[in-house]
Amino acid sequence: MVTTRFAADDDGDLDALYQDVAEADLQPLWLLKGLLPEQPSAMRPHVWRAKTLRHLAERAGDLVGIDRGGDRRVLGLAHPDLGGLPFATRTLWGAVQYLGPGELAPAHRHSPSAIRFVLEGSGVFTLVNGDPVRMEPGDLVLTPSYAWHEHHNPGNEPMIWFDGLDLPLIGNLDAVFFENGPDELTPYDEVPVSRSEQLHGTAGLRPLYVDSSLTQQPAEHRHSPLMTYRWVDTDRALDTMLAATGGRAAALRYVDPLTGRDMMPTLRGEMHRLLPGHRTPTTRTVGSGIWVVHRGTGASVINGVRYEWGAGDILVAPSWAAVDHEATDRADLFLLSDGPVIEAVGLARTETLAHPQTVTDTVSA
Ligand code: 1HN
Repeated sequence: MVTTRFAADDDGDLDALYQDVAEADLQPLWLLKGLLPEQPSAMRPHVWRAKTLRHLAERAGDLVGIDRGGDRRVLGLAHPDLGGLPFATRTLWGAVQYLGPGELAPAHRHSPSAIRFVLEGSGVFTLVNGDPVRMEPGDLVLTPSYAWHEHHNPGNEPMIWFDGLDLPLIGNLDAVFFENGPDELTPYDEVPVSRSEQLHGTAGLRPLYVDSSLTQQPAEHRHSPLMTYRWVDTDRALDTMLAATGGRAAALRYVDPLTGRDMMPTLRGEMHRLLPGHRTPTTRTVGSGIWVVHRGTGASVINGVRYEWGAGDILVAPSWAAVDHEATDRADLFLLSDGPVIEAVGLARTETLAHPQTVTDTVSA
C-alpha cells in the first residue's frame, strides 16, 4: 500500500509548485484531462456536399491561376473539429482539385503519399515519374512517396478530382520533405495505357526480366507498381462478384498486384457497391476514413446521425465510429483510410454491432 499526503486546496505551497512546474515547461499528469479517453472519440463525423465543392472549385478555376509556389488549385477539407487545420482527419488530407482545359500543374515530389480519385471530366494526364496516366471518372491514380508528379489537361473540359494524402500523419512524424521539379514541361505521349499498366495491369501475371528503370517499383518494395486502377475494371469486378455471390453488396480493396498488400504503406483504398435497399451491418474500425460517393444515392448512419448523400458528397468517419450505409439507388462508395498504418503498429481492431444503430438525427442531402 502506497501512502500519500495531500496538500489542502488553499495551500500556498501547492500554488507555488504549480507555478514553478509550469515555468520549468512541465505539466502534472494528474491535472491533465482527456489524454487517455476510454475510446477514440475526439472528432465528430462531417459531410461536404458535391454542389458546394464543385461550385467553389469552379469559382477558384475562374479566379485563381496555377503558378509555381502554389502549384495546385486545391480546396482542402478542413474538419471543423480540428481547430482550423486544413485536414479531414488527424491522419488524412482530403481535397478537391480543379484543372481547367489547357491547364497544367508543374512537377514536384514529396514524402507524403497521395491518391487521386476522379470525380468529373475526362482526358487529363498525370505523369508519375514521367509515365503518363490518363484519367477518367472513377479511376484511382497513385502518386507514391517521392514520386514526381505533374498534371496536364490537354482537352477542352475541366476536371475535378478528389485528392487524398497522408500529409497530417507524415507532418506529425516530422517527416515531410518537398522538392520542385524543373520549370520546363516534361514531354509526354497521350497514350491510352500507362507503362505501369502495360507491365503490371493483368491480374495474376507477374512480369519477369523487366529492367528496373522501366517499372514504378523501387528496389525497396513499399508500394504498388501499378499507378492506376481503372474504373472499367473495378466496375466489372464488382458486378462479377455480385453475380457470383448473389449478394446485395460487394467491396474491393486496391492492392499491390505483386504482394496483395495495400496499394501504399500508409493509405488504404476500397470501393464498396450497394444494391438498392441494402443496408450494411454496423461496424467500428480503429483509424479514420474518408468516404467519397462515386455514384448513386443513399444514407450513412455514423454514430447515430443519418447523413443522406448523393454523387460527389464526401463524408468523414472518425476512428471507432459506428458506421453503416444504406443505398436508395445502386451506390458506389470510395473509401480512403489509414488502415495500413493502424495495422502496421498492431492497433487494428474491428467490431460488428449486433443491432442496427438508433438514428438520433438526420442531415438531409
Ligand atoms: C499535392 O501535391 C497535390 O500534386 C494535391 O496534385 C494536393 C495537398 C497537399 C500537399 C500536396 C497534387 C496536395 C498536394
